[in-house]
Amino acid sequence: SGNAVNVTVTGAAGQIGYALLFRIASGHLLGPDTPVRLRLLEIPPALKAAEGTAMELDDCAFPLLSGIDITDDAKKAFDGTNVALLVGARPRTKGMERGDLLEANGGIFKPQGEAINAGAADDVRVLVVGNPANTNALIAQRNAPDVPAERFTAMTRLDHNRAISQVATRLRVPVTEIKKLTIWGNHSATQYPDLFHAEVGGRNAAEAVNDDAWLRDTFIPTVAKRGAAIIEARGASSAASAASAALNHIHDWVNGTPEGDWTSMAIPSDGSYGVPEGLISSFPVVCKDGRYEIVQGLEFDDFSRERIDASVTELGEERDAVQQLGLI
Ligand code: NAX
Repeated sequence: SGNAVNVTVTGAAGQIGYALLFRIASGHLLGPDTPVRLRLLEIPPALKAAEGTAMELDDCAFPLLSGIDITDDAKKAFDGTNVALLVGARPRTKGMERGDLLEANGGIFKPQGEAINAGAADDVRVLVVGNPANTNALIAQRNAPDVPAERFTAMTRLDHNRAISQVATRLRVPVTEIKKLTIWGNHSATQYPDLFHAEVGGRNAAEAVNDDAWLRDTFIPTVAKRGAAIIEARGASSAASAASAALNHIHDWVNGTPEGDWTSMAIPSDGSYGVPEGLISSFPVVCKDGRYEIVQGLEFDDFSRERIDASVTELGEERDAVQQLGLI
């Protein structure tokens, strides 16, 4: 139909894609009143698998799904797109150095940024899921100079949701009691899940936990290393939880965060909290009227400050590396 929102998913034939597409088509991305048209981008060897997924999507007869296009051409996939979920990326393989990883992903995210710049809709919103997500988002953003920079974001919502789940379990309260949690920095092992500004049933979460050793030696590493723990247990990396977090990220960006709460998104820094301007770093954000704003005025002790700085330093190093490679 004419008023459907165009949603592009890259890496559509991958495992996150498989968990994501059915929920987008059933209304979990933009709500139960918004028809969607799916654009699936894949590399040639995976096109047939993407077609198989599209057959299954057809077989669901989703009332909100107004069409599916499948292509290996980024220009076509992003033409007129309103929401772009960049999931497909080059994974790190054995013996690969960080520079090689960044270069291989530059080969994906530079042309995708250019294609978004050339053809996306004026209101385009981009979420990068594929790792290294923050720096892949930076590459795409810097190659799309005509799109407002703030439309390029990367996903730390899975880390955010993991942290909420860990605290709720520890305190034996429902997840709905946990508010104002923040993931700071990079979606990597250096990320900092912040309980000092979070609330549990209106009370400060760090005080409610009241166990510095747990916070430092269990909570933070459990959240940061949860991806590896899932691989160890499941024999495959997080997929349905990652897809769910991607839906949460876009849903809140478009429809707003609940009153009295905030969420975590990796976004181009405006210099807040000493994060160098332009780095795509995770912050606490409130979303309203389709826009996000960084929550201001939070104060840190040395423990939090050092952790945020360490993760931001890593992001700066990744940016310098992709700059040297000529990707930005
Ligand atoms: P899969 O390997 O199952 O799927 C990736 C898909 O991307 C493949 O079908 C591949 O053909 C496709 N692809 C590769 N290059 C492409 C290109 N240039 N254009 C379009 N498609 C392309 O990986 P999956 O488990 O789905 O994970 C996807 C990405 O998400 C990975 O980079 C992964 O590291 C990342 N993750 C990010 C998370 C986050 O919180 N930000 C958490 C989950 C996940 O680990």
